[in-house]
Amino acid sequence: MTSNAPLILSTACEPGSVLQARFQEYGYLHFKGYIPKARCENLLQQIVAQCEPHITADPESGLPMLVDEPFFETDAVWDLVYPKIQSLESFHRFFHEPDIIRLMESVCGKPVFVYPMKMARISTPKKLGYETPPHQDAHSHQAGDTMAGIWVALQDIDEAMGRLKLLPGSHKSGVRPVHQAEGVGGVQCEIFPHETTWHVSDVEQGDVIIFHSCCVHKAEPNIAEKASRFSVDTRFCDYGAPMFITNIEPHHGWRIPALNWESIFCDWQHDELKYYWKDYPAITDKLLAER
Ligand SMILES: O=C(O)CCC(=O)C(=O)O
Repeated sequence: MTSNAPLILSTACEPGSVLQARFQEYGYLHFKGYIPKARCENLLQQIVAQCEPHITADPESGLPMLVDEPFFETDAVWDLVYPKIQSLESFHRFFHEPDIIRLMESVCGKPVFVYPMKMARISTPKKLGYETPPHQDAHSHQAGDTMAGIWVALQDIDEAMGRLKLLPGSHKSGVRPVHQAEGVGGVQCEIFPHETTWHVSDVEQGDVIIFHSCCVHKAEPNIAEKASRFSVDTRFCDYGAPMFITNIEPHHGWRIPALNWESIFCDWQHDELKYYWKDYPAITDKLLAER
């Protein structure tokens, strides 16, 4: 039997040492409304526009609604819309805004490096069993010790819409064995018998969750009628820490033929984020995660 407890709240005005201690204790930090809503709404509407006609913004609420067949990462519709989402300059820029970098630095206590790979998540209703299974990013991103994930809710997300859940303290047991599973990422990690309480809450547009590379996390199924859930995330590490080479690829660039940086950059207005990682001193092809 598993149970849920609410996410533990942190605030950006707490001292870095307090945030770092809480991060080491629970493996994650939840910041309510850290990113201005208008910035999230703007990105949400740009991303939803790429999903037309499969998902559309409700004319009254502006919320993304599934119009036709449900889909998940790697389905044909997703493969069609995802390169368009990846091409949005605003989507990549989102994680390089000074306030986001400041938050990452406060959690790390050091300057940080933001991973090139940026992820947009679309959780549609009626795709039960295909939600993200429990996993550790240390495995999926071959990450070293100081890597963390940063996840931002682009809209309010309630219990029906597929919330993000975290297993508190799970980062303390290292990288776990995995087995194949349905759902985003295709693998599931081991959960130990004593790990029965997950942390999860409804979140609001602009909420940020930062999680340790070994913190086990998963998504709940979206059981809403039509409401689709959109969030964005990336990874970061202490500046200079090794980053495994696959993280310099666009998300899903390894399986969607036309999804590469040249095509992504095609309509960008600015150059400074193009290949910003080329001088990063620690891109490695040696596996980092202990297993
Ligand atoms: O948002 C989701 O559905 C899953 C996010 C996740 O698992 C991740 O960022 O590693």
